[in-house]
Amino acid sequence: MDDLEALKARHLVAVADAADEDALEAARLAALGKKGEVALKMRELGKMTPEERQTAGPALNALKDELNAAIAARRAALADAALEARLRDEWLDVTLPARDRRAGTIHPVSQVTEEVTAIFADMGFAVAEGPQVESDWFNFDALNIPPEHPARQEHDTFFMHRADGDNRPPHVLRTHTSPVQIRAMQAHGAPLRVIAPGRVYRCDYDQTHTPMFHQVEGLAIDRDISMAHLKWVLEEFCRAFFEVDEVELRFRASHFPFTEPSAEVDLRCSWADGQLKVGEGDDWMEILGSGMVHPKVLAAGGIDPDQWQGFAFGLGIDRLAMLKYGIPDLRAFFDSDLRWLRHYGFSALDVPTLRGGLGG
Ligand code: 2U9
Repeated sequence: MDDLEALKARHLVAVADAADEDALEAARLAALGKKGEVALKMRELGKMTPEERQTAGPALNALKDELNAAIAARRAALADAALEARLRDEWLDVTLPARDRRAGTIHPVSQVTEEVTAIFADMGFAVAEGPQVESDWFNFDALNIPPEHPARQEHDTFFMHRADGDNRPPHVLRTHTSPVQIRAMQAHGAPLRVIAPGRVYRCDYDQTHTPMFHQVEGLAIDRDISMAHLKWVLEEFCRAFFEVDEVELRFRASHFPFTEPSAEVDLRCSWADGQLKVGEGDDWMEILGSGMVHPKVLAAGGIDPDQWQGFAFGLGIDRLAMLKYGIPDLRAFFDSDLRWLRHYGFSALDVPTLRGGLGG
């Protein structure tokens, strides 16, 4: 029995000294595991006389109970200590002042959209918006692009899925903002002066194309509006946007299904030392497309082409941003790289106005 007392004392000390869960488990196995000292003692019971067994059996059971209780108590104490340590280490002083945060910046696309909007608003154009998921009628048919028209293929359209068994033509992600102007014509009739800035989508991706990009289109409808008005509006726009006193535009005959006649518009510029200078030099840079609204398009918008006529134009915002702010790579626009945004972004406090200066 004396050696049982000694064995117990030894194991109780090992349990009490266990500094963590692993040490405690090792102490448990040494005492109560299959090959532990208590198990070995249990095996000795078989060799004892029945009388000896009568005292040794209960004594061993009591020892097991005592050791189990000591192990459970130690385990609870270790868990308490671990929790205490976490509470000590992970505390948070919620009364501390907030960390200095860097102000965010306005994305060049947002900045240029605001600049373009401010310029056209000053000329009396209202801003119109519309859905980015469109019916093919608003995106194509209403713009004089019937189902078999080659321009449908050129638009690299993203089609939306219809439910199984629904055989109607699929909706599309709008490939231009023109459907916004069809909706504006239907909603407000003539006379009308609107611009439609926004996202458009085409399934195209390379150095100069991204599957989502930004356009601004403009539309002016009145009784005797002409290409001369279009030219003045575009010259005014270029003067204000590029912040130069003199600009020269060149109209090149072109073809779009929604305008007749149609023209691509080039801006006189120079690229000396890789630096763009507008209004001087011997280079011409294409900046937009335009024309007189096709009578069928007016009719689709619910406007009588015998009474009214109008001009329309469209330009790419992303490209304008690259040109004005010297941004070399289109794809970086959509990388969400904070360093890029800090470099090319604009202060939220520098709101573009014609009086306050457009660029930040
Ligand atoms: C209506 C009627 C006519 C909008 C127009 C263009 C010419 C054009 C391109 C410029 C760069 C698209 O982003 S881009 O690739 N756009 O060349 N857009 S006329 O004509 C309209 C629009 C709406 C109701």
